[in-house]
Amino acid sequence: MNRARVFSLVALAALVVAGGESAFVRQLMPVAERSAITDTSGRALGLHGFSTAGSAKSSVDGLPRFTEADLARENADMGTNFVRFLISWRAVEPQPGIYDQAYLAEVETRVDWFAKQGYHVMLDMHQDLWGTEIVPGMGIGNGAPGWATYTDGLPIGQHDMWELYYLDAGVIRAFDNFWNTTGTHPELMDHYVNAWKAVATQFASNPTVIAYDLMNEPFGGTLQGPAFEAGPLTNLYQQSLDAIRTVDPDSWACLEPQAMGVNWGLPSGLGVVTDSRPGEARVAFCPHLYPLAMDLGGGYSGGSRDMVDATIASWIGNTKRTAARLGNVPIILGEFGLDTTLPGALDYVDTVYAQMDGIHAGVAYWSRDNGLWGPYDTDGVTARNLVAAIDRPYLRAVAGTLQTLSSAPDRLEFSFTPDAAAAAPTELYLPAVGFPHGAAVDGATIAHWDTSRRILTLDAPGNPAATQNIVVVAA
Ligand code: IDC
Repeated sequence: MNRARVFSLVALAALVVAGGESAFVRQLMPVAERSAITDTSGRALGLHGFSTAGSAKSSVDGLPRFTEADLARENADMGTNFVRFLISWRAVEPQPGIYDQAYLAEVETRVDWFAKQGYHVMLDMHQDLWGTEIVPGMGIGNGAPGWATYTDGLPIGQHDMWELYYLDAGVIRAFDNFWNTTGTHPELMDHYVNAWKAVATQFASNPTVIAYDLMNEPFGGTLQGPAFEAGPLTNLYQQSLDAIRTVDPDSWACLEPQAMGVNWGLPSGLGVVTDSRPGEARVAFCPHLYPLAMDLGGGYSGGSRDMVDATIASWIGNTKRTAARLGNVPIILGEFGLDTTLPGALDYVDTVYAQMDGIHAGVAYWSRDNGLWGPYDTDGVTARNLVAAIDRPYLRAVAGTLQTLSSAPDRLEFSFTPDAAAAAPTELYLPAVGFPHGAAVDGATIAHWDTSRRILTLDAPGNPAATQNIVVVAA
C-alpha cells in the first residue's frame, strides 16, 4: 500500500467522520432484547452462508457462475443454511418499465436449488460504483442499468483500488442524479422502487426467499452521513418497502446503512422505516464489516490486529445501538471477508463469527467466488483454508427467543425462552471435525441426529415456561 493510497483512504474517512449519531443520542439508547428473523414455523433463525456471488456483477445474464453441484459441495463441506444471492437492477429492468421475467425465472430456478437443500435466501440488489455503464465497456461498476446512468460528462479516473472510484466526479454525479440531489432525475428512484415491486411479485409466494436486501452499500454522492442516510436513503427504503408490501406481506426488508465509514465501525444515521404489514414489523439491519486497517493490507497480526479489534468493538456497539433505534430489529452481517492468505486471516474469521454469535447476528461471508477470498480454488472444487473456518457449529433454528449463545469447535452452549407457538423444533449444525461421533446434550433430549447432514434436532422442552440452558458437546 503506497502512501498516496493510504492518504486517499484517510480522505474517504474524513468525508464521513462528521456524520453519525451524536454522543447524546447514543447515551439514551437502551440495550434491549432484539427480535429475530423467523421462518414460516415461527422459529428464530441462525443464518450462516455466503454472498453468492460476485461473478453475477458482470455476467451478461446477471446470474452468478454457480451450479447446483457447487451448492451441494458447499452444503456438504460447510453445512451452510443461508445465501445472500446477488441480483441487479440492470437485469430486473433492462429497459425503463420493462421487467425481464425470464431473468426473474432464472433467479427462481436457483432459489429452488437452495430450497431443496433447506436454505433460506436473501435477495441482494447489488451495486458497486453505481453501474456497469459509468465507464462503458470497462467493467468498473455494476448494478444500475445504462439508461439510469447519468454522469453528465464528468470525469472518472483510473484506480487500482476499486473503492477509490467513489471519489470521482462522474460516479458522484451518477448517485446525485439517482437521489435527485441534482433535481433533474426525479424518475429514477421511482423506477428502483417499482423494480423491487417486480421482484417481490415474483417471490412473494416463495417461502425460501425470506428477505430482500434493498440496496448493497448505498453511497450518497455529495450527501454523506445522516444528511444522506436519514434523508433520501431512508426515503427510498420506505418507498421500496411500501411497494413490496402491496404484493408481499411477509418477507423481511434488510436495510443497509451507507457503507463508507459504517463498514469501518462508525455509527449510522439511518432513519426508522415503518412496516405496514399486519402484525410484527419485518425490518432488519444489515451492515457490512470491513475494518480500514484490513483494507490497508495489514491482515490480522501485530498492530493491524489491534486496530481491527478496536474496529470490531466499535462496529458492534454502533450496530446494536442502530438496531435498537430502528425498533429492536434483528441484525444480519451482510458482508465481511478477506484474502485468506493474509497473516492471521482465519483468526479474524473466527473472531468475527464469535462476535456475531454474541449479538445473534446472521452472517453472509463475502464471497462465494472462487479464489483468494473464497472457499475454493479457481477450479471451484479444491477446498481452501477458509472451508475449515466456516465449517463451525451453529444454531440453525430455535423454537423460541434466544438469550445467550457461544460456540467452540466441539461445543455449543445456548439458552432460550421457548415459544409454544413454534411449529418446528430447535436444530443445530455440528461439523464432523468437532463432533466425529455425534453429540451429548445437557438440558434437552435429542429427537434426531442426521449423520449425513450433521443436523441435530432437539425435543420440545418438558416445561415450556422455563428458560432452557443447553450445552452440546462432542460424544
Ligand atoms: C468486490 C469484488 C471485486 C470487484 C469489486 C467491485 O471482490 O472483484 O472488483 O467488488 O465490484 C464490498 C462490496 C463488494 C466487494 C467487496 C470486496 O459490497 O461488492 O466485492 N466489498 O471488495 N464492500 C466492501 C468490500
